[in-house]
Amino acid sequence: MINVQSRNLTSLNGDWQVIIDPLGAGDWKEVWKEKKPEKKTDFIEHSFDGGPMLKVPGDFNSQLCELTYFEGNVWYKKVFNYKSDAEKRLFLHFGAVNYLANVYLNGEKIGSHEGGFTPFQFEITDKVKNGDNVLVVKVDNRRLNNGVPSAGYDWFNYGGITRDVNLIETNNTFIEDYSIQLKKGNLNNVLGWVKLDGTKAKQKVTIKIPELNKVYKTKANDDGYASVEFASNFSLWSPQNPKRYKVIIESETDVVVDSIGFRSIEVQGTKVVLNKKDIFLKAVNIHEENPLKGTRAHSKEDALLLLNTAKELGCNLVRLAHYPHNENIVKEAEKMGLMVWSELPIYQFMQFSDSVVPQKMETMLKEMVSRDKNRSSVIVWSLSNETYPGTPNRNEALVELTQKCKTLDSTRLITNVINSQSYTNNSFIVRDELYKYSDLVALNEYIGWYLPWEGKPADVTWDISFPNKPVFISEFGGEAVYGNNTKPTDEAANWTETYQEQIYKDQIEMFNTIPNLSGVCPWLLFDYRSLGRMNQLYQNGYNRKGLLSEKVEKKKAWYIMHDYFKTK
Ligand code: GCB
Repeated sequence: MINVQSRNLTSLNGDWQVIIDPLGAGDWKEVWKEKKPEKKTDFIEHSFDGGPMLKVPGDFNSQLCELTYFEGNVWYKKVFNYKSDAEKRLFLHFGAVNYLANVYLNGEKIGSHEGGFTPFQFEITDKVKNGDNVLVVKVDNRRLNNGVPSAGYDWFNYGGITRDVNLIETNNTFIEDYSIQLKKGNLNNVLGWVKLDGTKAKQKVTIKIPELNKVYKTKANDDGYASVEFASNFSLWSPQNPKRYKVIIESETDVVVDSIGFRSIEVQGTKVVLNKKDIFLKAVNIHEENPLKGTRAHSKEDALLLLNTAKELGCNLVRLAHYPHNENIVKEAEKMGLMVWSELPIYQFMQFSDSVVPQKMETMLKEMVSRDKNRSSVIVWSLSNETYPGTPNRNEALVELTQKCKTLDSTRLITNVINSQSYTNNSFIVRDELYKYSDLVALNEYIGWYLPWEGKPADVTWDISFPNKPVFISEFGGEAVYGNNTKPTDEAANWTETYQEQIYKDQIEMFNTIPNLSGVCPWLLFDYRSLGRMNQLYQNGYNRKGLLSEKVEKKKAWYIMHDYFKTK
């Protein structure tokens, strides 16, 4: 179900007991059964008794120093008390667990979930007991070759129950899901649906927007599905006017309240158009990390630190790289008028031809779209980042995924981020079959950092095989250690602020050469922890391409970008 915060919930956040299980022995020791010794020769080796506690939500790596680089199994346990009510249904909802979760209740497995960044739930109406209930979750954050993402990626592998856990009580028939957004390209007409779940599927459904005196009545069919179509005179959501309306979705047996903004987002020819007006996307990349704490971000406070800094830079869009971030950041962005680019972790080394991968991608897509489809802030579904054109089955898999995304949500832009272009003799040649299926030509390029300039930035030429689409530079930049102002040598950039600053100056000069440029997005806001950045003089486990350090210190390049956005 969606919009968990508006439901009748009991939080299971807080301290959970854990067993760290590097060997994975808990499976055959059947940890979830919590066996007790019965005779003198029974020695129980895997028990929660006497073990440490971990906070939920939160990554486990940052909570115990022995878990800093841990990739393996951690068993979590929580006891909750429940008073059964025959009239009600009960669901156990997880905001996200990275990466695999096996869930057990009162000694029995109730389900599992794969994927570290999207929500999932289990109905436990028939499994919950009156009184104390024992919930055990096995979390496994080992990287998988056929996982989504695959085993190699440039961010930190924070494991654990990283987002909220809630018990949600509903009536027998409840509002499971709904989509209430403006029809594509329309500024007044809402087109959507409401879906009920339960035995009394056929019910009256009402949508109310008190501020607009709107009361719209519809009826659910035998499958609990009600279509929604009405018009109103909305004050449209935009970065300048982040207006959200209280929307009440009511059936005979349930009521859910949401805050929804109404806006239209389209591509018209070579332009990105918000509410029928051209808009230049002033963006910045953000990882889901609290830089000051060196933890996976999840709270509203974490979100505000990241988003206020993006605002201060002059952004109107945040690219939440490279996986769906928590709901708090999407909602806070919506409140403060920041558009959101939401992305699937289909990244670099994906094994598209492994038979299990397409299904995993599709499930993750559905979970991402389902959670945020009513958020006006979300304007782009980005399905992949830097996959390689030569990878077997890559095009087929991503074209199919793009089509599936369109059937799930036709109102937003859909894109794939690509870096397959060539750059020689100061010329870019941009060709990738996938652009055909994307609303934007979104590309990452690191001229000045991974590749040297081959001429003057102002003289760069472009040959783009899809000349009628908007172009978006989704990544560019370079690394610098804050405060390092030594002179770069001829041979090396030496991670200096001045070198990074020069990259930004050159890139901005080059932006003038790009046809149909509709936005730019530096890589990235803050220095962040990454498994692959182990240069021990400059990086120490951090990717240093931030415009700010992890201590929130502004580097010289910050000011260049800030000034550029002012002119846009
Ligand atoms: C990229 C990737 C991003 C990396 C970045 C880098 O192209 O999309 O995930 O972290 O480059 O710093 O190399």
